[in-house]
Amino acid sequence: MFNRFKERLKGFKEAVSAKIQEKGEVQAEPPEAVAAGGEPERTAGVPEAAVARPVSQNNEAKTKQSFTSRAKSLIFEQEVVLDEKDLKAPLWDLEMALLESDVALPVAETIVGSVKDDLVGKKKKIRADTGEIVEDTLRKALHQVLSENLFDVDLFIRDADKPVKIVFVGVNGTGKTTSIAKVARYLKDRGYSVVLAAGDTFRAGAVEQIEVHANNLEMKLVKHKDGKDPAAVIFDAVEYARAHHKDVVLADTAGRLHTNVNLMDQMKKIVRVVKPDLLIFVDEAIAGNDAVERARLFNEAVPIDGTILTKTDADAKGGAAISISHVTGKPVLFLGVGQNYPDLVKFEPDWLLERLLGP
Ligand SMILES: Nc1nc2c(ncn2[C@@H]2O[C@H](COP(=O)(O)OP(=O)(O)OP(=O)(O)O)[C@@H](O)[C@H]2O)c(=O)[nH]1
Ligand SMILES: [Mg+2]
Repeated sequence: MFNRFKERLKGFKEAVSAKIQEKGEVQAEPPEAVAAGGEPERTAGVPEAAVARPVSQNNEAKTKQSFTSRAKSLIFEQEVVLDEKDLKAPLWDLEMALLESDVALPVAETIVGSVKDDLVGKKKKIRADTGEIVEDTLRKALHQVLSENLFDVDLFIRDADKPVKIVFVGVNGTGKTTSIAKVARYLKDRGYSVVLAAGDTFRAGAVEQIEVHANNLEMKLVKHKDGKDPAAVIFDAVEYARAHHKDVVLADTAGRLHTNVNLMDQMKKIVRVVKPDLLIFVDEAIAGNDAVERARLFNEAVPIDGTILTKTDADAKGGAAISISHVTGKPVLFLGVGQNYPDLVKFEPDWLLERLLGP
């Protein structure tokens, strides 16, 4: 997961680490002139306790050596201040790395901006691993972006009037129907009763596909025989749920491109008729920038309440998962991480961060 992303960030991490080391070594440079037999001169920035004292006046070489090794270890306790000049090239590399990972431009700029703010002019303590400093900084910057628009879907479902109406939309083949089945299972596991609506009346085989899921998950599917109006199917499913005191209606819809005016109008009609509590846009993480752009366009047309990003298990770049919420201003609710029912993860910034920056 996200292997290319990690690979691309390596260069930035190494460049900043090297810069910190380099600055640390300059500041902690051991004085060549250890006054023979006397007190060694103190170097600026090196605390007194760390200054070597000659053990014996006759053992100058040994003394010098022990000083050098102590000075070296000192680098790890020192503070280093990086200036803008030090970071110009690494920050440019970082921006390129983010853009090549399909992070949207405004998001890449936000991340680079906060990394810069965190590193420039601040005292950084050099610990055993300078890589940690860079990692912490990146983690903070990404966490900030991923934490925008957070939304707790569990609380929302718990507190909403029942039945909660959730409609899934998006372009063809991105994983809408599979995600509905996964969410259905997720809700069922949490004690909710679920009704499915076969609202994809457009693609041949779509009703049969969701029917298989309904059977597997042992839940009611509302469908129309030869019906061509998805709004009517979903409306009926809501009526069924109301009459049978079911908690949640999950409605499938046909895949549609934002350029298809008829199908976009059909989607607007569904929204008008059904008035969903949540209109969820589903797209695949592997589509990168395209997924983010489509989310933006769907959001302009309807608007959406949040997204589910599927196929993150197959995504090497991570850009869509990082950018989609910032660009749409709407939360990511779940990530799809495989083809089976349990392969659904509720969106948590820390979970994603672990995978973006972890080993
Ligand atoms: N690896 C992986 N595959 C997924 C994931 N979610 C869905 N898929 C696969 O993506 C393919 C398309 O899934 P569907 O659920 O049929 O997609 P859809 O958006 O409903 O497609 P249309 O109804 O044709 O628009 C299927 O093979 C799914 O198994 C995921 O999170 N990871
Ligand atoms: Mg489908």
